[in-house]
Amino acid sequence: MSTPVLYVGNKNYSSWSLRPWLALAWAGVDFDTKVIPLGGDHYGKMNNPAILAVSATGRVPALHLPSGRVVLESLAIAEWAAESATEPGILPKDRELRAQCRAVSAEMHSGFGAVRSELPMNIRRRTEPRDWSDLARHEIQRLIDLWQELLAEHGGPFLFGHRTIADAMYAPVCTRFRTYGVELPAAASAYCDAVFADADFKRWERDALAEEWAIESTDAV
Ligand SMILES: N[C@@H](CCC(=O)N[C@@H](CS)C(=O)NCC(=O)O)C(=O)O
Repeated sequence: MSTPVLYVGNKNYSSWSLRPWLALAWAGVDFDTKVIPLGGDHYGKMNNPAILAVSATGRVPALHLPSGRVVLESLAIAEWAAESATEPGILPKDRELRAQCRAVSAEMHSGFGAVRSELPMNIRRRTEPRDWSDLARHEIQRLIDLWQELLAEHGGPFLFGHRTIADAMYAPVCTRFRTYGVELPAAASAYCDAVFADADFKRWERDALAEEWAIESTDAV
């Protein structure tokens, strides 16, 4: 193998897969993508043999490097992409902004559990707005505040002006807000529109819309 291979889940549903895929694409890394359909009896149990064959945790994404090393965890893969990036890069050049970008990326990686469970990524789906739990509402507000602060500070259209790993981490949240009809203030809405207009995002979305696999438990949320 001379090109890194990113193993991902269904593009319609796998938010953790979309994140490093965008980071690699934005970084200008040459890589191949292999989709492993999630769902069925193994779903959520981390015992899918097709995933275990490429990922010791039973989870995707998994990046297989030409050396034979395997990098797991979406954020670590996004960091690897940032270190491999061609100009202009996907981390801010300024040291403090880089730290800020890593902090908000880590916040997404470790947090927003209620949004992740109550509003699972489902790119092709559209629902009417509904009532969320208090915790989900609190997290939605934190997401909006965080985005709006960064957009005001850096001038948009992306969180740090240009595309960074933070946008890769938050892109699935934009799709969730669109799927579940979450009303957004103008700046947050414009941010999501910038993500949706991105050529690489559109490539992923096109594949997601063309997929025929369904995960009924997610479709019913
Ligand atoms: N912390 C991991 C989370 C990865 C994860 O939970 N992936 C889900 C798909 S989005 C998975 O592989 N699930 C396996 C399954 O349901 O069988 C990361 O950031 O990469």
